[in-house]
Formats: sequence, C-alpha cells, structure tokens
Amino acid sequence: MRSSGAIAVALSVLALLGQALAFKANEFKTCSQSSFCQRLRNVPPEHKFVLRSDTVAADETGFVTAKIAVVGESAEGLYHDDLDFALAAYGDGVVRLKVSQPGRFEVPEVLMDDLKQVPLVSVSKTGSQQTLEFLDSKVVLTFDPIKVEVYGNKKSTSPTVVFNENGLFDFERQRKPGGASGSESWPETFGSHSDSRPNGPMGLSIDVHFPGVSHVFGIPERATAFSLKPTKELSSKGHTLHEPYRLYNLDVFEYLHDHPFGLYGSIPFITAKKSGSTSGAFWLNAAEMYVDVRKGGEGTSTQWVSESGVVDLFFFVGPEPKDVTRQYAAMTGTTQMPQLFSLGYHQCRWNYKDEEDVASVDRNFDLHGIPCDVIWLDIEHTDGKRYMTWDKAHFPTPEKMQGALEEKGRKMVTIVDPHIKKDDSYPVFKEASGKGYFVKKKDGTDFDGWCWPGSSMYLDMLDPEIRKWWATLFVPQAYKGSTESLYIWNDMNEPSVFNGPEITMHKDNLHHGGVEHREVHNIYGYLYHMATADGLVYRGQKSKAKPSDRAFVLSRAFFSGTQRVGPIWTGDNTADWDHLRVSIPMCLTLGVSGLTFSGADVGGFFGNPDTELLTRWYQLGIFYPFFRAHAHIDTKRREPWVHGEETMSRIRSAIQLRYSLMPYLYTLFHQAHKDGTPVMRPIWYEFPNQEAAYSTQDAFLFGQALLVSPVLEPGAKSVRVSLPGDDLWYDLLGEDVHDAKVSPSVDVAVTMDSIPVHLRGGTIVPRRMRPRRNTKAMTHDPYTIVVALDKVQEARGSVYVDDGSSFDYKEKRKFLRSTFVFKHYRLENDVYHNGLYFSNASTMVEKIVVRGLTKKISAIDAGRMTIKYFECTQDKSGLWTLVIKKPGLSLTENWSLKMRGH
Ligand code: NBV
Repeated sequence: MRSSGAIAVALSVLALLGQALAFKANEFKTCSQSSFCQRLRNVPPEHKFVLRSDTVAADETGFVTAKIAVVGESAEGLYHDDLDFALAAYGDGVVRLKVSQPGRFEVPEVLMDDLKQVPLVSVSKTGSQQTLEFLDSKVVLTFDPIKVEVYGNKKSTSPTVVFNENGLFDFERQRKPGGASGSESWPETFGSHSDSRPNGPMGLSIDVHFPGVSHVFGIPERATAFSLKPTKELSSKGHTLHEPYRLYNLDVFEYLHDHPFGLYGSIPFITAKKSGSTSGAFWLNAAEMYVDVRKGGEGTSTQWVSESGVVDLFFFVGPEPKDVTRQYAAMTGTTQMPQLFSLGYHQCRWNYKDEEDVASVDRNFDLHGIPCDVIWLDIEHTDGKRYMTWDKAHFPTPEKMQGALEEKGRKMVTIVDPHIKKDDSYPVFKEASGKGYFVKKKDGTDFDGWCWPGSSMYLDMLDPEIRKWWATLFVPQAYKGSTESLYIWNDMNEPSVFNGPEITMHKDNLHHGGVEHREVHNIYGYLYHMATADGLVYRGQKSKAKPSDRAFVLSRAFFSGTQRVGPIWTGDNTADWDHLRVSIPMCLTLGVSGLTFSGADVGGFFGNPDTELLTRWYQLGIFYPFFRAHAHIDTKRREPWVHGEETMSRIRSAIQLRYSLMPYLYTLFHQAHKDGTPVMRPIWYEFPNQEAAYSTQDAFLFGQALLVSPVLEPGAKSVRVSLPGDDLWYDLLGEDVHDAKVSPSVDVAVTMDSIPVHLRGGTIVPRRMRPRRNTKAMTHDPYTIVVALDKVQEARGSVYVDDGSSFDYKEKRKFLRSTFVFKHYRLENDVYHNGLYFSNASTMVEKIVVRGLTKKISAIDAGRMTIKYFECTQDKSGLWTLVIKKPGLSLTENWSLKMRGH
C-alpha cells in the first residue's frame, strides 16, 4: 500500500503545480509579444515582390517555376538572392504554390508519398498576366506585384481563391549574421526565457482571399465558435484588431471556453463557404503561426504569419464540402481505419488506483449491464512516471489484469508520455542517452526539462532512426507487463515542459540535422504519435500469438496528417455547461479539417459535474467519434453507476444507443478512411446551400442520416430543433415525423432520459439492437435495417463490415459492403464481398423497419422466399411503419423484397 504520508506529499505537490499552472493569460504569448507577428501582421511589406515574367518555365510534368524579384531593396545585410517560385496542380482541383529560399526548412512526413501532378495543357500570356490551364484547373498569375488566382474550373470567370489580393505577402529573407535588422535585437525574451534566434528574423506572411465567402472554418485547435469570428474589423473609424488565431501546440492548463488561443494541436487548413461553393487553403508549415480573418462585402480575407519555414500552400476549389475534404485528404491522408473496439465506450480516470480498482470497474460494467470496451490507466500506474513500467505495489500482475479484461473482450490503454525520466537505472533513458537520441540545447548538449518525473529528456522524433527505435519498445519483451491487448495513450506531446517558455520547449533547441525546434514545434507531437503507433504495428508483426492488428494510440498534440495515425481528444476541459457546448464546435472543426476521430472528455476533466450535466454529457458524448469519459485526480468518482439507479439507467441507455448504431458508425469511419468525409458533420456539410445553418454549432449530423440536437442548458424542458432541407425527419427514439418544408424548426419536449435525435428521410441505417457488454460480444449479432423514406418513398444506405481489427480488409480484401436501395416499393441489397470470409451466421438480418410508407403493405415477395412475419402500423401523421421480423436474409447475399399494398 502507498503510505498516507506519500499521498499527502504527492497531493500537495499536485496542488502546488495546480496553482502554478492554473490558466493565466500572461503565461502565454500574444501576437504583440512575438516579434514576427508584430513585424508582419497587417503590415504591408517593405519591398515589392514581383514575379519575373521572363523566368516562368514549365517542365513536361506540368511543374511551373519562376523567380520572384524583391524590388526596392534598401536594408543592408540581406542575402540578395531572388526567391524561388513553384506551382503545380494535382488534379481534382488541387493547386500547390511554393515560395522558398535555399536552406529553409521544409516540413517532412506530412504529405502523402504518391502525389501525382497533372499536366499543364495551355499557357497564355498577356502583358501583365499569364494564364495556366491544367487538366482540370486554371491559375492566373499576375506579375507585378505577384498575385495568384485559382479558379474552380477552366470555364470559371471569377476566381475561387486568390493569393496576395491584399498585398500582404511577405518573405523575410535571411540576414547576414551581425547585419542590420532595424531596431530589433535578435535574441527575444519572454518572461525569464530567452530565445537566441541565431538566424534572425525569418518570418513569412501570406494573404489568402476568398471572394464572396461569408464563413470560414478550421485552423484548430481552440475552444471557440465554429464559424470563425473576424479578428480584424474595418469600420469608418479604421481598423480594429482583435487577437489573431494562434497555431502553436501548447499545454494550456484550464483553457477557457471561448478564446482564439491555440491549444494542444495545429492544423493550418481553412475551409471557406458561400452558397454554391466550398473551398480551402492549407499551409504546410509547422512553425508558430497567427491567422487573421477579415470579412467584408467582397468576401473573406485571411492573413497568415509564420515565424519561419517556407510558403508551401495548397488550394482546394471544391465546389462541394465533400470535394474539399477529399481534396485535402488526397494531400495529407485519410483517417486510419480504426479498430472496432476503439469506437466503443472508453472508461478513463486519473487514476484507477490498483488492480483491484480496475477489476471492480470492470465488474461493475457487467453488473449494471453497461457496455464498455476499454479501461484506461493514467500516469500513476507507472513506477515513478517511468513510462512502460508498473508501480509494482499497486499493479503487481499487469498481464493477469489485462488477461482478465481480454477474456471479456475488453482492452486496456496505458499512458506513455514523451518526457523520459533522467535516471540511468531506467532502461529507456539509459539506451536513448547512450545513443544520443535526445533533443539538444543550442550548445549541443542534451536538453533537460522538468515534467511529471522531475528532470526529463525528450526524444528527437524528427530523426527517423529514433522513431524506428522507439517503435521497437512496445513488444512485450521490452514493455514488460504489457500484453497484446494493451494499447497506448500519448499525452503531453506538444511537448509539455513545465519549466520551459510557455510550458514547452525552447525554440532554439536542436533536432536531427541541426534543425531548430522552432521549425518543427507543431509536428513534434505528431511524429511522436506516429512512432508510437508504428510501435503497435511492429508489435503485431513480431507477434506469434495473433495476427498484426491496427494500432490504437490516442494523442493530445496533433498536426495535419495525424488522421492517418490515430485519434485525438480535446484535452483538459472543465465540468461545466460552457465546455459541454464548446466541445461541439471543437469536434466539428477537427472533422472538417481532416481529423474526424476526436472527442472531448465526457463529464469534463476538471471539477465535479452534477448528475444533470453528467447525463447530458453522455447523451452528447455518444455521438463524438471518440467516446471516452475521463476525470482529474482531484475529482470525485463518477463512473456511470456512482450516482444511483436513475442516473445510471440514463447513462446506460445512452451508451447502449451508441452500441446499437455501431454498424452505422463503423461504416461512417470506413467512408472517412476512403475519402476523408467526417463522421461528425456540420449541417452545411450535407446541406451546403442552407446559409442559415453555416454557423450552427448547437446541433450536428452524425453521418449523413442522424441529426443530433443535444440539450446544452441546465433545466431544459425542450430543445428548438432546426430541421435542414425540405424533406422528412423521423424521431429516432419515438414516433414523430416532421416535414422540414412545413416546419423548418420544431420545439421538441425533452426529459432527462434522452436528447432529440432525428433520422433523415431518404436514408437507411444498419443497426445491431442486442445489448452486449462490448463490441467483441456483438460479433455474431444479427442486424436490424432501418429504412427512413423520403417524400418520394425512396431511401439509400450501406453497411461496411470487416473483422474489425486486422489489415486483411486491405491486404486480402476481406470485407463486405452491402448497398441498400429502397425504390418503387422494392428494397434491394447489392453486396460486395469476395466470397471467402463471411458466414451467414454473423451477417443475418433479424429485422427490417421501414418508416414513412404512404400505403399499408399487405404482401412481401422475396423471390424464392416468403416473408411471413411482418406488421404494418399507422402513426398519428398517417404514415405507415412496416416491421419485418426474421426475414431469413443475410448481408452476404443479394436480395430484393418487393412490397405490395394499398
Ligand atoms: O496524466 C495526467 C493528465 C491526464 O489525465 C489528462 O488527460 C491530460 O490532458 N495530464 C493531462 C497531465 C496533467 C494535467 C493537469
């Protein structure tokens, strides 16, 4: 047992840390405290940037190059080379623009390897402009000053997105050491920290204008409105500048719920929306960045300033939302196909104290009939925060503990943070230190920072060799006490350094190849996450016991590309209604920025939610793509059964609802994996021309078929539900049907038992209705197919099924996809599978429900089969619901049910 004295000491240290770290705005920089932001934000460049028309050249692949001349040079001490300009198109409406200078850092590991350029088909030149026509896009270059207009297609007469419309493009060229740099000194201080900035000012500013656009979304992560508010406003009195949006991965303690401040992760990608068009821009740059948004009659203008790197900009012309997410995904990748278990419910807490605690949590789920797939262990399970070790007093038999969970089909996740305790008796430290694998200080010695274990070092994840080495540490032979049903959680990987500037690493620290931390800060966490996930795949490859399975690693920090690796969560939120509410725009923003596998801590991390808030959080949380309850070490226990029968049964129904939608959810993830379509979607994603819904953030779509309108206020007796489109919406849990054309919004009465969820007319949703203890126990359960007809009596949907864990779906094409169509009173299943793997037993259809029929069905013809058990009932709206029981059909076969009636 841990002594009470030790606990008291630990708690007082935590309390002290808590005080030291509680959100204080002055611990973090604002634009005014960053010299590059001050120099570049809203400041036209000192020099003119002219695209030299005589240098424009294209090779046979369609790769266009040119030089940009810097005109009006005055300051001494600059390197005088011209800047390199390059432009390429990748088809499907993606155009890439680069402005660089030799020696500048370019971000690795983010873009897909197989980007294929499309050829340039024609070039035409007028005096001041050059028009480049690629296979399916058009770009107009203006020379003096440089401007690049990207058109939606070759026939468009007005551009979709314009680079440098407002003349704010700037590129600070490197100065000679000791050269003049205005009044600014190179070293920069913040609080007690000094950044030596050995290369001097190397900032960049880009100016991206979206003509006609009213709303922009993206550039996570921050807790703020979904439709980004302007940070720069023009009025008759002139300019008002609010704090710009910041992209700099930071461990922000007790973050505020409505703040432009950048949190743990960064995705420099923005989506622009106007009626009839959706477009986007992505800047591949991992240095600190600030983004301004200005809205005006002519559209939305954005200015992005970054501390260093190059301009590597991608434009996406849409025109539909799904086109933009697909185009962005083609560059940075799609969501990793998750393991099925990871879509179940995750029970986490800082901390489950010991093996008995874990066993009792596990038992209680079964005792109370609540599904749960994963139990998590936070930092206290380790031996003194030496990750991949166990506190032997409290976790003496970790394999047995994991084995007991695995027997019931449950998994365990343990936390592995990136700070490595400086301790020669800790093998991970010893080996890494011996090999020189740690990030260095500017003087070349190992950087030593303070984190949970005390003095710690940080692996240099920029180095592929070090990532490879790290990946070998997850085999049970190295990670003693782990089993193959153990998965990983990467926290603090911004990286968090308690005694560093802004609680992170010094920018002048050095990585592999002499690269400054400043250049790679925003990808550090992503690279660490990637190496860990590679470790789990490697573990599978080395395993004799079971076939290699897909990795599951949760990360807090992220960057573009993280979607290929695994999920993220929105960090340390608070148990209050504001944080419940802001979790929706946060997850929606991540979703439209390519990173759909996300969720907020259900219940809120800090503080103690009352039962009302807790219940409402579960009722919303079941629709987060990643669904995990988590709580701070100082909070009261709050597992679903803790607050008594009434609250428990409400939480249980919510969790069971998620599990009943698992086939649909898995199918949504498969789509995200195919083309980047988010699981949790803003209304405008499915209804792109419904302008009134562009800023909606109190309701969202769970896939194409379900509209979720959560309760976000205490004491609510009803929820105002806005129904998009002009077709039917069916109450998922009740009988009501609404016609959105007649009533575009309705007041739906609520009790504490549930929140409004509506099923969209025209969709078909696959479900599994038998309550089970976890996803594994559902493996052989039959399906229920829910058909929700639209006004013309049609509906469509699909289900994707694979083994839920291995890579066979891609290596052996071991999957099944059924496409359901209801038309002319005929329901058809058209199935693809390669015949080898799916037994009828695990793909039976036990029930078909058809809602919204305008006539009563009296006979059903299924070819050689007869459908015996069905009933048709009329609801109060006059529409009929047909329920077919035990139709004797399987998903593995094509079938067609012809319905007759009157
Ligand atoms: O490992 C402890 C916590 C963890 O529970 C939480 O989810 C992380 O976001 N961690 C942060 C470190 C300390 C937070 C105060």
